[in-house]
Amino acid sequence: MLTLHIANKNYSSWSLRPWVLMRTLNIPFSEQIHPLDTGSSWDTYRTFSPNGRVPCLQDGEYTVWDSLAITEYLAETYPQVWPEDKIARAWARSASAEMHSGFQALRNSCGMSCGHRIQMHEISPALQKDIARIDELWSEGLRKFGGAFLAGNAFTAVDAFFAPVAFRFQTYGLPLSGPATEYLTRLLTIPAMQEWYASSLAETWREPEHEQEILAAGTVLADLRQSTSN
Ligand SMILES: N[C@@H](CCC(=O)N[C@@H](CS)C(=O)NCC(=O)O)C(=O)O
Repeated sequence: MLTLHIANKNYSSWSLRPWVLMRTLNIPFSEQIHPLDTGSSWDTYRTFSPNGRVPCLQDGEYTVWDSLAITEYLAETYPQVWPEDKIARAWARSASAEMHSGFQALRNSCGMSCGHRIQMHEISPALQKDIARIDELWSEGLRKFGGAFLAGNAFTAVDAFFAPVAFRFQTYGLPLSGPATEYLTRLLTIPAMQEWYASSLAETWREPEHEQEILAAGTVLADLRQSTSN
């Protein structure tokens, strides 16, 4: 049985990628949540993850870390992780790699917090550029492969790589064009995303650094998470 080590569902964008992929493709696994803890996550995470980060996948005696490596490891057993068509697969890998190594402004200005709704103080030119590129990529995938998902009719790894972006767009109310908005709604409402979202709202852990970062981005319109005093 595979074990996926992840952090808080409210904040952990990297953890969401393999989780939503495995859930949606019905790949059996058990999850272990290790809440982020300012200053000491690394020590805890190092007990199971070589780089002291999550997500980290354990398959018996094997350990695979980093969301991209986990995705490729899963693809060796479950080819449906990537699109069947060679061109769609190349596009999906390119878009996933671009997400994995880019979009710094979006990551920095719009920290993931599934339960928050924020009116941003400003959308910087760098953030605007990232939003425009995501809009372009999503629109291109939907048009080119003609499906409900980015690289065709099936949910594949490229959709999982953009799943955290979907929560960021929802939290910060970022603007997108028509087809990209429809895709955003579709992605947010698949069962695995709804399951993750419900669990994130039920969490009562609060990590001060993430909370501060989110509050600094704008005005809080709503915090839909369960109260910590319950
Ligand atoms: N590139 C890595 C990034 C993993 C990462 O940064 N994970 C964060 C949680 S979302 C983490 O483990 N942080 C622990 C810490 O900063 O101490 C991946 O794709 O898995």
